Amino acid sequence: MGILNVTPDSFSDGGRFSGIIDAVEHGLAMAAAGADVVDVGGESTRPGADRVPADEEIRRVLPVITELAAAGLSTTIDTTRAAVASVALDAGAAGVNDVSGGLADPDMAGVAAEAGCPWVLMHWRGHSRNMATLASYSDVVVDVRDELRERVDTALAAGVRVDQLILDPGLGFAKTAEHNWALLDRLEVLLDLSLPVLIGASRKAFLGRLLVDESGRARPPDERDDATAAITTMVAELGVWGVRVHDPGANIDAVKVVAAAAEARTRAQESATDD
Ligand code: PMM
Repeated sequence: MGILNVTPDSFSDGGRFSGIIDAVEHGLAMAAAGADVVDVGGESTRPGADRVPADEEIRRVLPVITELAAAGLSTTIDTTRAAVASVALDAGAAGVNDVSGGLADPDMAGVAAEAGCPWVLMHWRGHSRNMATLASYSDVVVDVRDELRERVDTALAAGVRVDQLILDPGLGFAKTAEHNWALLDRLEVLLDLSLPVLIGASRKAFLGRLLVDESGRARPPDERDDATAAITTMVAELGVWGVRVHDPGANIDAVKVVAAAAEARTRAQESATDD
């Protein structure tokens, strides 16, 4: 899943129109590099970020989704708002990526149920402005699993089919670096829920802090792609469904390496049974 953030700071500041063209070009480039789906978002979810009004969110994402859908790309709408998801689905989005797992907007489940489309339920405890204050767990892995299971139950009760659902532990959302590493280390606890799992580690702050230089300065976001690909290798090996990344290329290579190794393992097992 390639990340396409259509926020004013993400693309050309040469005006609204060139911003849209740049965003569409970037989406097409990620698809050409091998991304299966392009995730289009119009509201920043970075820690501390303020909310943007729904009509502004729609204004940002709608032309981009419309263009990408017309070009035959599969897109998801990254939003916590049912109204934004609904408009995006009508414009050709193939699914919804909801970082609040349906918690932020009680109408989201109804929109997903009616559309019958894939719906990513991410683990979330509150909007970006105050999420850092909510990073308190008794056992982060078990708590995230249990809270996601509640989101699944709520979705199913609202008429969403189980085969629409994809789970995401929400790395960095009300989570410290230690929480993120614990979730990655014990991912099997989440995989035990028997639903597809998506991982979003790409360029996140915990990687910047891991890769500090000698003066203690965190590695800048656009120099965290090698570490991101390393995480992709790790989680692909564990059998996740997908990764949400800024730069698909190296991550696709990582997935191919893991798939080739898995095939070799299967062949070796088959020939051992033949003998
Ligand atoms: N992270 C961000 C935004 N949307 N969606 C899902 N499903 N999982 C994530 O981890 C996730 C997300 C924030 O990262 P960005 O600012 O780099 O887009």
